[in-house]
Amino acid sequence: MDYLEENGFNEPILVQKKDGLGMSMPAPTFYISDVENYVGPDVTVDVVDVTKQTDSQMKLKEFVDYYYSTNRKKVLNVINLEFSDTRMSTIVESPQIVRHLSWVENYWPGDALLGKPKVTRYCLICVKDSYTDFHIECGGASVWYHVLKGEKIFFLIKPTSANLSLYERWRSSSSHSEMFFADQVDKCYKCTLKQGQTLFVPSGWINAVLTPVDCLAFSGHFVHNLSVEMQMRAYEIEKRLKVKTLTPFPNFETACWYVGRHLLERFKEECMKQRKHKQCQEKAFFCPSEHGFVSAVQMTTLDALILFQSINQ
Ligand SMILES: O=C(O)CCC(=O)C(=O)O
Repeated sequence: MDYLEENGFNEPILVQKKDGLGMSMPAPTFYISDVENYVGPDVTVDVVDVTKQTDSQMKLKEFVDYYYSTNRKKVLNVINLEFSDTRMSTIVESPQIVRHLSWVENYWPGDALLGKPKVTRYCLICVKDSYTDFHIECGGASVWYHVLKGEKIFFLIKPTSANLSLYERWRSSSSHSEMFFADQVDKCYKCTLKQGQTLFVPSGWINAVLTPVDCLAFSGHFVHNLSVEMQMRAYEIEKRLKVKTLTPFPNFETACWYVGRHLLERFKEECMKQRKHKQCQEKAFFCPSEHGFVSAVQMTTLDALILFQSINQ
Protein backbone atom coordinates (compact mmCIF):
# COMPACT_ATOMS: atom_id res chain seq x y z
CA MET A 1 0.00 0.00 0.00
CA ASP A 2 2.85 2.39 0.88
CA TYR A 3 4.39 1.71 -2.53
CA LEU A 4 1.14 2.52 -4.33
CA GLU A 5 0.45 5.66 -2.28
CA GLU A 6 3.94 6.90 -3.04
CA ASN A 7 4.21 5.90 -6.70
CA GLY A 8 0.56 5.80 -7.74
CA PHE A 9 -1.00 2.90 -9.57
CA ASN A 10 -0.51 4.00 -13.16
CA GLU A 11 1.44 1.13 -14.71
CA PRO A 12 0.48 -2.56 -14.90
CA ILE A 13 2.14 -4.75 -12.26
CA LEU A 14 3.04 -8.39 -12.94
CA VAL A 15 3.59 -10.59 -9.88
CA GLN A 16 5.46 -13.84 -10.51
CA LYS A 17 4.31 -15.79 -7.46
CA LYS A 18 1.13 -15.57 -5.48
CA ASP A 19 2.81 -15.90 -2.06
CA GLY A 20 2.34 -12.75 -0.05
CA LEU A 21 -0.58 -11.44 -2.09
CA GLY A 22 -3.07 -12.55 0.54
CA MET A 23 -5.13 -14.27 -2.13
CA SER A 24 -6.87 -17.65 -1.90
CA MET A 25 -6.69 -19.95 -4.89
CA PRO A 26 -7.42 -23.64 -5.31
CA ALA A 27 -4.56 -25.98 -6.23
CA PRO A 28 -3.67 -26.09 -9.94
CA THR A 29 -5.31 -29.53 -10.04
CA PHE A 30 -8.64 -27.70 -9.76
CA TYR A 31 -10.19 -27.64 -13.18
CA ILE A 32 -13.28 -26.94 -15.26
CA SER A 33 -15.31 -29.87 -13.91
CA ASP A 34 -14.59 -28.56 -10.39
CA VAL A 35 -15.89 -25.12 -11.42
CA GLU A 36 -19.11 -26.86 -12.44
CA ASN A 37 -19.32 -28.59 -9.05
CA TYR A 38 -18.68 -25.43 -7.05
CA VAL A 39 -20.82 -23.04 -9.10
CA GLY A 40 -23.62 -25.42 -10.08
CA PRO A 41 -24.36 -27.14 -13.41
CA ASP A 42 -27.64 -25.27 -13.91
CA VAL A 43 -26.26 -21.77 -13.50
CA THR A 44 -26.74 -19.74 -16.69
CA VAL A 45 -23.54 -18.30 -18.14
CA ASP A 46 -22.88 -15.70 -20.85
CA VAL A 47 -20.82 -17.16 -23.65
CA VAL A 48 -18.99 -15.22 -26.36
CA ASP A 49 -18.71 -16.75 -29.80
CA VAL A 50 -15.24 -15.44 -30.57
CA THR A 51 -15.38 -15.68 -34.35
CA LYS A 52 -18.68 -13.84 -34.64
CA GLN A 53 -18.11 -11.69 -31.51
CA THR A 54 -21.69 -12.38 -30.42
CA ASP A 55 -23.04 -13.32 -26.98
CA SER A 56 -25.47 -16.01 -26.00
CA GLN A 57 -26.38 -17.88 -22.86
CA MET A 58 -26.21 -21.50 -21.86
CA LYS A 59 -26.18 -23.68 -18.75
CA LEU A 60 -22.75 -24.12 -17.24
CA LYS A 61 -23.12 -27.89 -17.72
CA GLU A 62 -23.65 -27.40 -21.45
CA PHE A 63 -20.55 -25.21 -21.70
CA VAL A 64 -18.47 -27.72 -19.71
CA ASP A 65 -19.57 -30.50 -22.08
CA TYR A 66 -18.45 -28.31 -24.99
CA TYR A 67 -15.15 -27.63 -23.19
CA TYR A 68 -14.34 -31.32 -22.79
CA SER A 69 -15.59 -32.37 -26.24
CA THR A 70 -12.83 -33.65 -28.51
CA ASN A 71 -14.16 -31.88 -31.54
CA ARG A 72 -15.01 -28.27 -30.69
CA LYS A 73 -16.76 -26.67 -33.63
CA LYS A 74 -16.61 -23.11 -32.29
CA VAL A 75 -14.38 -20.98 -30.11
CA LEU A 76 -16.51 -20.09 -27.09
CA ASN A 77 -15.29 -17.85 -24.28
CA VAL A 78 -16.69 -17.39 -20.75
CA ILE A 79 -15.39 -14.17 -19.19
CA ASN A 80 -18.09 -12.87 -16.90
CA LEU A 81 -19.00 -15.71 -14.58
CA GLU A 82 -19.26 -13.72 -11.33
CA PHE A 83 -19.27 -16.26 -8.54
CA SER A 84 -19.43 -14.23 -5.30
CA ASP A 85 -22.77 -15.80 -4.45
CA THR A 86 -21.71 -19.38 -5.11
CA ARG A 87 -19.80 -22.01 -3.16
CA MET A 88 -16.69 -21.17 -5.19
CA SER A 89 -16.34 -17.94 -3.20
CA THR A 90 -15.23 -20.08 -0.25
CA ILE A 91 -12.08 -21.15 -2.09
CA VAL A 92 -11.21 -18.14 -4.26
CA GLU A 93 -10.46 -14.77 -2.68
CA SER A 94 -9.09 -11.62 -4.33
CA PRO A 95 -5.64 -10.23 -3.41
CA GLN A 96 -5.62 -8.45 -0.08
CA ILE A 97 -4.57 -5.08 -1.58
CA VAL A 98 -7.68 -5.18 -3.78
CA ARG A 99 -9.97 -5.73 -0.82
CA HIS A 100 -8.17 -2.97 1.04
CA LEU A 101 -8.63 -0.45 -1.80
CA SER A 102 -12.00 -1.42 -3.22
CA TRP A 103 -14.79 1.15 -2.84
CA VAL A 104 -17.43 -1.55 -3.15
CA GLU A 105 -15.88 -3.72 -0.44
CA ASN A 106 -15.32 -0.81 1.94
CA TYR A 107 -17.99 1.82 1.41
CA TRP A 108 -21.10 0.07 0.12
CA PRO A 109 -23.47 0.11 3.12
CA GLY A 110 -24.93 -3.17 4.28
CA ASP A 111 -28.41 -1.63 4.31
CA ALA A 112 -28.21 0.05 0.87
CA LEU A 113 -31.41 -0.07 -1.18
CA LEU A 114 -29.52 -0.94 -4.34
CA GLY A 115 -27.64 -4.22 -4.55
CA LYS A 116 -23.88 -4.21 -4.00
CA PRO A 117 -22.21 -4.31 -7.45
CA LYS A 118 -21.21 -7.89 -8.21
CA VAL A 119 -17.85 -7.28 -9.85
CA THR A 120 -15.28 -8.58 -7.43
CA ARG A 121 -14.75 -12.21 -8.45
CA TYR A 122 -14.96 -13.60 -11.98
CA CYS A 123 -14.06 -17.03 -13.27
CA LEU A 124 -12.73 -17.03 -16.85
CA ILE A 125 -12.90 -20.25 -18.81
CA CYS A 126 -11.25 -19.57 -22.13
CA VAL A 127 -10.48 -22.12 -24.80
CA LYS A 128 -7.46 -21.89 -27.08
CA ASP A 129 -7.70 -19.00 -29.59
CA SER A 130 -10.22 -17.00 -27.57
CA TYR A 131 -9.83 -13.29 -28.13
CA THR A 132 -11.37 -10.27 -26.44
CA ASP A 133 -10.92 -7.09 -28.45
CA PHE A 134 -9.59 -3.76 -27.11
CA HIS A 135 -11.72 -2.25 -24.37
CA ILE A 136 -11.56 -0.17 -21.19
CA GLU A 137 -13.10 -1.77 -18.12
CA CYS A 138 -16.46 -0.32 -17.15
CA GLY A 139 -16.36 2.50 -14.65
CA GLY A 140 -12.63 2.73 -15.38
CA ALA A 141 -12.21 -0.16 -12.97
CA SER A 142 -8.78 -1.58 -12.28
CA VAL A 143 -8.50 -5.34 -12.68
CA TRP A 144 -6.53 -8.22 -11.22
CA TYR A 145 -6.04 -11.51 -13.10
CA HIS A 146 -4.57 -14.76 -11.84
CA VAL A 147 -3.93 -17.65 -14.23
CA LEU A 148 -4.52 -20.97 -12.49
CA LYS A 149 -3.98 -23.07 -15.60
CA GLY A 150 -2.80 -22.20 -19.10
CA GLU A 151 -1.76 -18.77 -20.29
CA LYS A 152 -3.06 -15.39 -21.45
CA ILE A 153 -1.51 -12.70 -23.59
CA PHE A 154 -2.45 -9.12 -22.80
CA PHE A 155 -2.06 -6.22 -25.23
CA LEU A 156 -1.93 -3.08 -23.15
CA ILE A 157 -2.18 0.54 -24.24
CA LYS A 158 -1.55 3.45 -21.88
CA PRO A 159 -4.55 5.76 -21.39
CA THR A 160 -2.89 8.99 -22.52
CA SER A 161 -5.26 11.72 -23.73
CA ALA A 162 -4.21 10.99 -27.32
CA ASN A 163 -4.80 7.25 -26.96
CA LEU A 164 -8.18 7.74 -25.27
CA SER A 165 -9.32 9.99 -28.13
CA LEU A 166 -8.13 7.45 -30.70
CA TYR A 167 -9.88 4.69 -28.76
CA GLU A 168 -13.15 6.61 -28.68
CA ARG A 169 -12.95 7.27 -32.41
CA TRP A 170 -12.07 3.63 -33.20
CA ARG A 171 -14.75 2.18 -30.91
CA SER A 172 -17.48 4.40 -32.33
CA SER A 173 -16.71 3.35 -35.89
CA SER A 174 -19.11 0.74 -37.26
CA SER A 175 -16.14 -1.16 -38.72
CA HIS A 176 -14.01 -1.19 -35.56
CA SER A 177 -13.96 -5.00 -35.42
CA GLU A 178 -12.18 -5.04 -38.79
CA MET A 179 -9.36 -2.78 -37.53
CA PHE A 180 -6.69 -3.84 -35.04
CA PHE A 181 -6.72 -0.88 -32.67
CA ALA A 182 -3.05 -1.29 -31.68
CA ASP A 183 -2.06 -0.27 -35.24
CA GLN A 184 -3.34 3.24 -34.52
CA VAL A 185 -1.22 4.01 -31.44
CA ASP A 186 2.52 4.43 -31.14
CA LYS A 187 3.02 1.90 -28.33
CA CYS A 188 1.21 -1.26 -27.35
CA TYR A 189 2.77 -3.50 -24.70
CA LYS A 190 2.51 -7.27 -24.90
CA CYS A 191 2.45 -9.10 -21.58
CA THR A 192 2.23 -12.87 -21.31
CA LEU A 193 0.62 -14.03 -18.09
CA LYS A 194 1.75 -17.56 -17.31
CA GLN A 195 0.34 -20.16 -14.99
CA GLY A 196 0.65 -19.05 -11.34
CA GLN A 197 1.23 -15.36 -12.21
CA THR A 198 -0.95 -12.40 -11.28
CA LEU A 199 -1.41 -9.18 -13.23
CA PHE A 200 -2.80 -5.89 -11.94
CA VAL A 201 -4.05 -3.55 -14.69
CA PRO A 202 -4.65 0.06 -13.64
CA SER A 203 -7.67 2.18 -14.43
CA GLY A 204 -8.24 3.24 -18.03
CA TRP A 205 -5.68 0.99 -19.73
CA ILE A 206 -7.02 -0.07 -23.11
CA ASN A 207 -6.52 -3.82 -23.34
CA ALA A 208 -7.15 -6.85 -25.50
CA VAL A 209 -6.66 -10.46 -24.44
CA LEU A 210 -5.63 -13.49 -26.48
CA THR A 211 -5.72 -17.00 -25.02
CA PRO A 212 -3.14 -19.17 -26.84
CA VAL A 213 -3.92 -22.41 -24.91
CA ASP A 214 -6.95 -23.55 -22.89
CA CYS A 215 -6.97 -21.46 -19.75
CA LEU A 216 -8.69 -21.20 -16.38
CA ALA A 217 -8.22 -17.82 -14.71
CA PHE A 218 -9.76 -15.70 -12.00
CA SER A 219 -10.15 -11.94 -11.99
CA GLY A 220 -11.95 -9.07 -10.34
CA HIS A 221 -12.73 -5.41 -10.94
CA PHE A 222 -12.18 -2.67 -8.37
CA VAL A 223 -12.60 1.09 -8.26
CA HIS A 224 -10.60 2.99 -5.66
CA ASN A 225 -9.14 6.27 -4.41
CA LEU A 226 -5.85 6.10 -6.32
CA SER A 227 -7.46 6.43 -9.77
CA VAL A 228 -10.48 8.67 -9.27
CA GLU A 229 -9.83 10.98 -12.19
CA MET A 230 -9.20 8.18 -14.67
CA GLN A 231 -12.28 6.31 -13.45
CA MET A 232 -14.41 9.40 -14.12
CA ARG A 233 -12.84 9.88 -17.54
CA ALA A 234 -13.40 6.27 -18.51
CA TYR A 235 -16.98 6.42 -17.26
CA GLU A 236 -17.67 9.50 -19.38
CA ILE A 237 -16.18 7.81 -22.47
CA GLU A 238 -18.31 4.73 -21.81
CA LYS A 239 -21.43 6.88 -21.54
CA ARG A 240 -20.66 8.69 -24.79
CA LEU A 241 -19.98 5.41 -26.59
CA LYS A 242 -23.06 3.69 -25.11
CA VAL A 243 -21.02 0.48 -25.06
CA LYS A 244 -22.93 -2.60 -24.04
CA THR A 245 -20.62 -4.96 -22.24
CA LEU A 246 -20.77 -8.33 -20.58
CA THR A 247 -19.05 -6.97 -17.51
CA PRO A 248 -20.81 -3.69 -16.62
CA PHE A 249 -20.06 -1.82 -13.40
CA PRO A 250 -23.55 -1.63 -11.87
CA ASN A 251 -24.52 1.45 -9.88
CA PHE A 252 -21.21 3.19 -10.47
CA GLU A 253 -22.56 6.66 -9.70
CA THR A 254 -24.13 5.42 -6.47
CA ALA A 255 -20.77 3.99 -5.43
CA CYS A 256 -19.25 7.47 -5.97
CA TRP A 257 -21.89 9.05 -3.75
CA TYR A 258 -21.20 6.54 -0.97
CA VAL A 259 -17.49 7.28 -1.12
CA GLY A 260 -18.13 11.03 -1.08
CA ARG A 261 -20.41 10.65 1.93
CA HIS A 262 -17.87 8.51 3.76
CA LEU A 263 -15.07 11.01 3.19
CA LEU A 264 -17.16 13.98 4.29
CA GLU A 265 -18.15 12.16 7.46
CA ARG A 266 -14.51 11.37 8.13
CA PHE A 267 -13.45 14.96 7.63
CA LYS A 268 -16.13 16.14 10.01
CA GLU A 269 -15.21 13.59 12.69
CA GLU A 270 -11.54 14.49 12.44
CA CYS A 271 -12.29 18.19 12.65
CA MET A 272 -14.33 17.69 15.77
CA LYS A 273 -11.48 15.74 17.35
CA GLN A 274 -8.97 18.41 16.43
CA ARG A 275 -11.18 21.14 17.78
CA LYS A 276 -11.55 19.34 21.07
CA HIS A 277 -7.81 19.36 21.41
CA LYS A 278 -7.79 23.07 20.70
CA GLN A 279 -5.41 22.48 17.81
CA CYS A 280 -7.75 23.34 15.05
CA GLN A 281 -8.83 26.82 14.05
CA GLU A 282 -11.96 27.52 12.06
CA LYS A 283 -9.84 27.37 8.90
CA ALA A 284 -9.05 23.70 9.38
CA PHE A 285 -12.64 22.79 8.79
CA PHE A 286 -12.34 24.13 5.29
CA CYS A 287 -8.81 23.02 4.69
CA PRO A 288 -8.38 19.77 6.61
CA SER A 289 -5.40 18.44 4.67
CA GLU A 290 -3.20 21.21 6.04
CA HIS A 291 -3.50 19.59 9.42
CA GLY A 292 -2.25 16.25 8.27
CA PHE A 293 -5.14 14.10 9.35
CA VAL A 294 -6.56 13.67 5.89
CA SER A 295 -4.29 12.18 3.29
CA ALA A 296 -3.58 13.85 -0.02
CA VAL A 297 -5.16 10.87 -1.74
CA GLN A 298 -8.41 11.39 0.16
CA MET A 299 -8.40 15.11 -0.65
CA THR A 300 -7.92 14.39 -4.36
CA THR A 301 -10.67 11.81 -4.20
CA LEU A 302 -13.07 14.28 -2.70
CA ASP A 303 -12.18 17.03 -5.19
CA ALA A 304 -12.66 14.69 -8.14
CA LEU A 305 -15.91 13.32 -6.77
CA ILE A 306 -17.36 16.79 -6.24
CA LEU A 307 -16.48 17.70 -9.82
CA PHE A 308 -17.94 14.44 -11.13
CA GLN A 309 -21.17 14.76 -9.17
CA SER A 310 -21.64 18.34 -10.35
CA ILE A 311 -21.24 17.24 -13.98
CA ASN A 312 -23.66 14.35 -13.58
CA GLN A 313 -26.46 16.13 -11.73
O1 LIG B 1 -9.72 -13.16 -20.98
C1 LIG B 1 -10.40 -12.58 -21.82
O2 LIG B 1 -10.64 -13.04 -22.94
C2 LIG B 1 -10.94 -11.20 -21.53
C3 LIG B 1 -10.84 -10.76 -20.13
C4 LIG B 1 -11.15 -9.32 -20.01
O3 LIG B 1 -10.63 -8.50 -20.70
C5 LIG B 1 -12.08 -8.85 -19.03
O4 LIG B 1 -12.61 -9.63 -18.28
O5 LIG B 1 -12.32 -7.62 -19.00
